Amino acid sequence: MGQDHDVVVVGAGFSGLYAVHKLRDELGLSVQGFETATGPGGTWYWNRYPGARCDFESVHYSYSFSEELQREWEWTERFAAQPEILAYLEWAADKLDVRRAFRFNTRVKSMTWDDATARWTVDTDDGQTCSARFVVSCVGGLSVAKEPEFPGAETFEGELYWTSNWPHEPVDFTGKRVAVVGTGSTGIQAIPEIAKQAVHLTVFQRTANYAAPLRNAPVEPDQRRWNAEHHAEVRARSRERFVGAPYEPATRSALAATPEEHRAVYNKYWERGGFPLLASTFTDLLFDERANETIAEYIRERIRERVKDPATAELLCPTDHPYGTKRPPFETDYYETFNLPHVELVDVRPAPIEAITPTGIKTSAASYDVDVIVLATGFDVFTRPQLNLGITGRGGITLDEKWAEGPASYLGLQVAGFPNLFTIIGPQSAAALYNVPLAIEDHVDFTAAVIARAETDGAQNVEATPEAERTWGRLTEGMLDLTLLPRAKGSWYMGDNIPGKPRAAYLFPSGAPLYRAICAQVQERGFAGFAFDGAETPVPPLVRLDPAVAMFLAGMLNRGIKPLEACTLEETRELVESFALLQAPGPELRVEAVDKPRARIYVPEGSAPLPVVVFFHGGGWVAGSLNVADAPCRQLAARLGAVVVAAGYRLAPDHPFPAATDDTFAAIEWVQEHIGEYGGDPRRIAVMGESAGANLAAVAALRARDAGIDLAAQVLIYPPIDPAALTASREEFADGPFLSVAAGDMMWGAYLSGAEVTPLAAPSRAASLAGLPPALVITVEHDPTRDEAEGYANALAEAGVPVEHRRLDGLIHGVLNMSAFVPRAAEIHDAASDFLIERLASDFLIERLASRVPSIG
Ligand code: N01
Repeated sequence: MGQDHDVVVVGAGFSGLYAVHKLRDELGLSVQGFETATGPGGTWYWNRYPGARCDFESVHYSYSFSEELQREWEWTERFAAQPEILAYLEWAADKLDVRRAFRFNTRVKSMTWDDATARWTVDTDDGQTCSARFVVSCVGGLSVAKEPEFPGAETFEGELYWTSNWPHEPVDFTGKRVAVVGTGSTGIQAIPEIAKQAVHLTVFQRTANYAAPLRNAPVEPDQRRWNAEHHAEVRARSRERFVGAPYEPATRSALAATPEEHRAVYNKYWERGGFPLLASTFTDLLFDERANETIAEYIRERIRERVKDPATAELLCPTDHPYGTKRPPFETDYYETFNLPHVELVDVRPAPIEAITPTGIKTSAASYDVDVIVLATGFDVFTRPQLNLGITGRGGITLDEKWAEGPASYLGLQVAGFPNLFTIIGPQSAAALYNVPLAIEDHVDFTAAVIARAETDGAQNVEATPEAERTWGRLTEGMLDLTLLPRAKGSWYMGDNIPGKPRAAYLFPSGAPLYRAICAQVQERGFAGFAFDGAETPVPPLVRLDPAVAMFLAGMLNRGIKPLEACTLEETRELVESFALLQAPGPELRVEAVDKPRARIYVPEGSAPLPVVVFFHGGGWVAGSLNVADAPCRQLAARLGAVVVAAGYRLAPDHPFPAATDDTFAAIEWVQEHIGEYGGDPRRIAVMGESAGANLAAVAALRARDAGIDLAAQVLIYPPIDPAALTASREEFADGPFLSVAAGDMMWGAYLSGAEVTPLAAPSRAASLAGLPPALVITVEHDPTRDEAEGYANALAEAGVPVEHRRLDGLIHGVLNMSAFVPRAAEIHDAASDFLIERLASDFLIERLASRVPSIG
């Protein structure tokens, strides 16, 4: 056995260089790095093909952790070319003095975990072996080329190049007949450059791609000065945005815009160049096929404008997958290249490439004689780079065995059964949709924090728990399934660009902000989901979310929507009001508006008298409206066959307590007196409310009891019960998601405006709860008010009130109003309908019962 190290780092690209710096220089650990190449650079060392450049602006596609590095390096181009990026990484390696930590020209052959010593044994291809407590695998996600699929490459008599392992000396194509296979990001960058020299260029395309302009340009002095002055704020903002670059977020749905508006928005970002065409235009491009088609067709139109020959233009127009469901490429003069007389496009979809012959390429339809073949056929992403390290974990299980059906990981960073091993931007991390250098920094920082914690605790090993891994897998797959990404065939996002590779979720699709929020929560909760020497910490709430809720929250974060507690009163009202747009539209039925009390009455088909539900909207007593309650009330009326009265009330702080409870109780009195005029049955009235409206419903039930009004039922959907409640859920969900304790306190504060807390504000404080109508209390798992609501359900039961309680796992406060995004919002309607149908003995129920019970006689 050779040397023992604290940490082995594999790979000397963006991630490996930073990992060595972080672990060696900040944590003071002994670090040995290994790198197959002769120097640093990672992907930028190998991918030297003509035209290779980044497609995030270089000021964003670079390290952010060091002010010095940012200040001292000056990018010459908006999107730097490969030589400049490689020079930058070599320079950074020298500045950080990390080269000496690496053994270059050295490939890791195998890594084996030894449980007895709690160390990894690392074998390298120079015949040496060393050991390390931790391994940080920095091998990158797209670093192993796809295996060649064409037989006969060795017989080719010309020059054959892989873009991902390009010679160090420039390749001269002058006077040569060249074939390029592949039209992904790589091919699209290389083709225009190669066409400048080649005497004839044949491009073999299997799938057309949606390439949009990059708009590279020199960095002007003014811009350089501005960049230098604004590094800190720009970098901070980048991490708050979907793709990890400070592009303005999209705020509108494409479906809500006119064709003219689509064109204007797409024109603007087409001219600007790069990722904003996807990130800044419309919110639903990756979620809705009709929305996506607006941009897909826009790009096809641009292609048809730019390519002169209509048949070639049509071949270059993608039609088999929505835009962005394969990683979007960006181009410079790509389409114009096909107008050149010496450039030919060959469609190999109908006639696949069968072989490389001594003289060129043979498809099932023809042979093409060439002097040079360039293969730009992509990568075996995310899993293969890790698998190639020959990793064997706990109990002799290999990573190949573990991932036989597809990747499994926690946060894309660790794999259960492989202790002390960290996979920087590994499978199921956010990196595929997150500006990679920043994604890398986040991962390395997180890894360093885990290792530091292990050091502090004296823990021998740290490992993701199997439950954390399973939960992460469920969340990742669930979220991915909400997007259009799985619709593309042959996409590396899904792993199915590689024959035989399991089609699975290889990326976490939230964008940077939610992924970062999750990692922050994991860390704040003592590395929740990890086990240190077997001591497990439970999987944190954000990872347990329903995928649709997680996607909804990601959308809010990506759009930079302020958390409730940071909103002014006006902003809170605007935000709550916007929930009217987040709901699946309710069914059409008769709606009557009443002024005093302010109410909407939803009258379904059916013969009078119909049962009645009085519904109070949520909004923390300070916000909300009948508009927000419209869709749920339509649902309710149609499903129950009941007249539903959505009753408004005066809002705090303008009208503090007890205005709202006075109004809601007055509404019940009014309904009892007048509902007969609308076909309702005054003897069968239920109250129902959502959030603060549920608090008002509970209080109205108390007041009705005391006034001798007989209510048939009360349905309380995640009601806040008492401003002074001290509960575990308040602690666990202090920061939300969505409703935080701070926001709840602000709302209680505005409502009470200093008034004493009486049972008319906090119904649990009533002297007795006996004699209240039967109750359904619906709570959601991720909600600070959950436990006080459940406590109220228990107190009602103890007082002899018939109570049903439903807790909906994975959902958040407010979910009733998110029905267009969170399908499980329907579970609230299901629970309420099941409960109310029985309590209100509606005609529906009678009919149902009649159909079940055979008639007598
Ligand atoms: O690889 P790809 P890439 N017969 O998989 C074709 C990043 N990147 O290297 O789609 C015929 O996208 C294949 O056809 P099809 C970026 O994340 C970034 O271009 O499978 N053709 C496709 O056209 C990017 O997404 C930059 O039908 C075959 C091409 O080869 C990722 O790397 C620059 C074939 C492969 O496209 C990968 O891009 C470059 C066959 N048997 C890359 N097999 C920046 O700008 C494969 N193909 C930063």
